[in-house]
Amino acid sequence: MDEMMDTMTTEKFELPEIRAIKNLDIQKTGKIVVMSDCHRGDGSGSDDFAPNSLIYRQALEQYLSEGFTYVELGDAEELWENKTFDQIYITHTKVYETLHKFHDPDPDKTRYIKVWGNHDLYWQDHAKVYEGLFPGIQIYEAVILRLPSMVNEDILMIHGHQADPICTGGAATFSKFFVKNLWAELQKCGLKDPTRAACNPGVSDETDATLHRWSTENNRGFKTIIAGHTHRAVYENLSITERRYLESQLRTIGVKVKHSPDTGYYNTGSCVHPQSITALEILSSPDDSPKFRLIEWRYAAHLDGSLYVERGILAG
Ligand SMILES: [Mn+2]
Repeated sequence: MDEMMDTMTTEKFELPEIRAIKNLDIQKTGKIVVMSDCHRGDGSGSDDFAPNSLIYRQALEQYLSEGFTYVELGDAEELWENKTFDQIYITHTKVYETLHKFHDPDPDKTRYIKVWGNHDLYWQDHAKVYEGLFPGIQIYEAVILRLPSMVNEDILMIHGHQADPICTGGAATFSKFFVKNLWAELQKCGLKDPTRAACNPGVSDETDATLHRWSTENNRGFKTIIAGHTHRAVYENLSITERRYLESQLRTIGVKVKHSPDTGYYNTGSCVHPQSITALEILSSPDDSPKFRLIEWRYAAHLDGSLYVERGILAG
C-alpha cells in the first residue's frame, strides 16, 4: 500500500518529458534577461503587442548594450491567430532587427535564446522558417541554467503551458481550434481572450501552484522554475498583488493570500500588459547563487508632457 501511494505521489508531481533543452553555464553566460508572451501579431486590433513595441525595443537595446543574454520564453509569436509568420515579420520588422543584434549563428556564442510556448508551438517542427532570418538558430522547449559549483541547484526555464490544465489533453485541441478560427474576429470587437490563464485567476493560481510544486518535488536536480504563460508576474512565488497585500494589507477579493516568499518559482509576466512589459533579470556572482530582479519597463511623462521609457524595479 505504501509502495502504491509512493508511485501515485511520484506520478502526480512528475515533470513532463522535455524535448529540446539548451544548457547554459551561468558563470560563462553572465547577465541574463528573460521575457515571455509578446504574442506578436499582424498589427491589427487583435495584436496586443503592437502598442508596446517601442517599450520592448528600448528595453532590448539597453540589455544589448549592457551585455545581457536574452531568453525569449515562449509565445513570442501569435501563431494561432496568424496563418503565417510572414504577416508577423512584415508588421514587426524593427523588432526582428533588434533581436538580430543578439544573434550569433554559433550556439555557444549567441545571446538570443528562443523557447517555444503553446501559441508558437509551430517552432517545434518548423525552426527552418525562423532560420531564414536567424541563420543557425535553434529553438528549444527549455533552458537549464547550471551552477557549476553547486549540485541540485539547477534552474529550469519553460514556457509553462505544460502545467496548465487548459493546455493539456482534449481541452487544448478545443482552445487551439477556438482561437485559430473564431478568436481573432471576436477580439477585433474588443473581447478579451478567455483561454489565457491571465484572464482567469483560478487557472493562473492552479498553473502557478503546479509549477511551484514541480520546483520543490522533482528528482532532476531543479531548485527553481522560471516560466511565463499566465501573463502574471511572480517573484519568489508571490504575484505582484500578493506582494502588495503583504506590504499594505490592501487587496481585492480575488487575491489569494500567501504569507511567505519562496525562491522555487518565478514568472516573467508578459509583454502585453497595458503600456508596459515585465522582465526577469538574472545576475550571477562568482561564488554565490544568482540574484533575480523583476522589472517593469513602461512609459512615463516629464513635467512638460513629453514621454519616455523607464525601467522600474518591481521586486528584488
Ligand atoms: Mn502561453
